[in-house]
Amino acid sequence: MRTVAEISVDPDTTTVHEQGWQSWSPSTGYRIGELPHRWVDPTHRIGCYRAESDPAPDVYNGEGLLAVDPGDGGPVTVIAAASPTTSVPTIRASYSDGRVLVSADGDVVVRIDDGPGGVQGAYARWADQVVRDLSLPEPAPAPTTWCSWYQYFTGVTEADVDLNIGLMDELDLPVDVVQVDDGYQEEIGDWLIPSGRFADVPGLFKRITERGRRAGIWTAPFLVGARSRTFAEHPDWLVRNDDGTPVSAGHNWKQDLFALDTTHPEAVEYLRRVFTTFSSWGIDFHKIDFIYAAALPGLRYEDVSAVEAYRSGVELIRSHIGDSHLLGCGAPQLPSIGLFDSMRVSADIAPEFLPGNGDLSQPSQRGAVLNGVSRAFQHGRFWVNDPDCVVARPDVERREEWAEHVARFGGLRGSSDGLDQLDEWGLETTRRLLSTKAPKHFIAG
Ligand code: 9PG
Repeated sequence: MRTVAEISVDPDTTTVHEQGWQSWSPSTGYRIGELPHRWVDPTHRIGCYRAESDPAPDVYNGEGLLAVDPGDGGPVTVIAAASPTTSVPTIRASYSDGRVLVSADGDVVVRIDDGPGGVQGAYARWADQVVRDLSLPEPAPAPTTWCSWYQYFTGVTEADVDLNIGLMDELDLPVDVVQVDDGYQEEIGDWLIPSGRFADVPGLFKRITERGRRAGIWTAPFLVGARSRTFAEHPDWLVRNDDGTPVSAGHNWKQDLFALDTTHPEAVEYLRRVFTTFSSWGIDFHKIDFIYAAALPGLRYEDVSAVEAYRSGVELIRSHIGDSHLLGCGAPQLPSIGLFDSMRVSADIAPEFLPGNGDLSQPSQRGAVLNGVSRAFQHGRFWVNDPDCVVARPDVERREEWAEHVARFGGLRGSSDGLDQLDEWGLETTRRLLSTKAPKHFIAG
């Protein structure tokens, strides 16, 4: 770590603003002395924060992006990765004796921004510069979706999806894409083997397209679960530690998770087979999830950096899906610039307002809103922001507030209730949120 900025501040008015590593990593501003949001259960450090970054609890930590706002009308200092799509330095800040000291473990740019709009305005102007440097095209508006996850979770059945396809016709809801989430597949890593709850996966997607809607699918293409056939048959496809054991990609679905080596020729061929098969089923919307796994540090077949391995994995998928819509989730944010149509910018929404264990990377309305607000500047620049789905059924705590958040910060608009669960308010709210278009930007540059 080397010192990159020393900013004289009044500790009573100053805010340090952190941007976390991936979609689910809490990202927000803190008053000096306020402790930042961190993992409660260490198993979430790998899956929801940057695995290799382990800041002390009282040190502010941004992954490639951090800002200091003096809070007295003076300029905001933005400290950002010099080349965010190549390498993402860890940036740390702490207060001592009238100064905020900022250090980084790689190349950063320090921008003193005295434009309008506070931290979001300053971030937006930095993002505009990145867009110009990389000559990124303007993101296209996203289609509207219905997603199976937030009603049915991993228990989803083919009949559940059919029921909702029928209801969206009957209710005349403006859903462009029916996106089947986690649960159609037998195991994490075995994307072409259906779970027992689905008799005919390609047949289901055919029914979706025949009814005039687009077909969407969820995968976690860079994860391999310990129970999967891929793990049993192809242990050599995994990212490794120096001692040859596979690198941990976290723990979920009651199993250990590992990372697919996106530079291994056979793994590359497997991903090609999976995504060309999906295309042959008529799928043209892909939610690729838990993709932090491809950016974990470790040994790979090719000697490339973790960020290069990540980008080559996403580019590979992109090359097999043509101009299908690509939505990232559980995705390192800065390494994803220029690769996605839309991006989940937050932790998951949940029927609960607060997360069970207090960790704001875990599903909850509070965590989802936290990042949706603090990453508003990205929308319309790097991609379309996905604030997570509309859930509007009566058992969702404080559902009016969630609908307001999606109305204000939702670029991608998706519904994820069982449509038979909606009361009048829920149905009207869903219809309204799916019918109104997001503005080009949420934050002016
Ligand atoms: C499917 C879901 C949905 C959801 C995604 C993602 O263990 N965890 O910390 C954890 C975080 C997020 C998560 C699941 C587990 O949700 O964001 O929309 O697709 O996967 O499994």
